[in-house]
Amino acid sequence: MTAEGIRWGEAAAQAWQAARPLVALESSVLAQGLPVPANREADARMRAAILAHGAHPVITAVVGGRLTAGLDGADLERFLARDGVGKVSARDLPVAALRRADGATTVAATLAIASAAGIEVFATGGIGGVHREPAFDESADLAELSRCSMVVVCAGAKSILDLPATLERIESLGITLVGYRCDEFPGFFTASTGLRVPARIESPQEAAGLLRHARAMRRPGAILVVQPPPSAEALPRELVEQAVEEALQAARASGVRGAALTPFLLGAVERHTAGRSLRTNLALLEQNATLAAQVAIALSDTP
Ligand code: PSU
Ligand code: MN
Repeated sequence: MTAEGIRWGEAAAQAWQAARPLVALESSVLAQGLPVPANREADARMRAAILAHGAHPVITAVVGGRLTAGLDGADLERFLARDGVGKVSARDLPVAALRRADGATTVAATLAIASAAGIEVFATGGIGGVHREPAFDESADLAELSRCSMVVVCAGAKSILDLPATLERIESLGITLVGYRCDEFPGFFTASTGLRVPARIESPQEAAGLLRHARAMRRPGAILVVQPPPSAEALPRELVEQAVEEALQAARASGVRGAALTPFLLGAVERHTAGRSLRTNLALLEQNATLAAQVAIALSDTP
């Protein structure tokens, strides 16, 4: 099946035909963001959480140059083994198509594919944002959030970023930001950042209502729903701040820039927290998948 040039995976196509609520997932977190074998655990836990709540998971990717909704089977295995799979942001999609390449989609590229496929909800760990350094390194995730009409569930943006600047850009770009049962913008590994969100919601139904209102107003962008990591797995702020400082120093020393920077910083933080950040990461991915499934169900109840 094709819609807007999208190739649907078999299970995803069946779920779509059966009008099951769908939740989009990114593939860059599997192929670049998390190490092997934690990436396989993340995939299993997110899928299971979404299915258990009555929705259907749809991983987006570029497979042999084709925009894909529903990465599965041998293709998914190649991505989990990260066999010749590059990191693909929104701008890279035409190049990956031309080269018939495999590409793991970032939040930005996932938004582009999922919104073209007509999927309304997307769960991820943390979005990209404004980097502390070098100047002008701002993730394409933000620009894409400003143009794709979807509910995006995440645990804020990672503390490797400049969070106050990221919040300012979210405002400038007109992205609707709400805390799910929280008043602070979470720092991905940490529940608290001291930064307030402009509004708070209490239920998946309210998240669904926001998307419906935004669409009725012809607002182009996303509804960004943030929630802190599960409290049992959240890390102390000082520990994360120290780890980020050391990670940034290492990035400076080895001159890492561009698309390689985010995966590099994530890996460095994981080493400096002796793997604790990895457990946090897996737990919040699962929690976000669960909430996204509930939002997808709520949306299917309110046409
Ligand atoms: N957050 C995570 N793990 C990740 C990423 C974010 O917890 O792997 C990835 C996402 O795919 C996000 C990307 O879209 O990093 C941002 O990269 P950049 O800063 O190069 O835009
Ligand atoms: Mn960048």
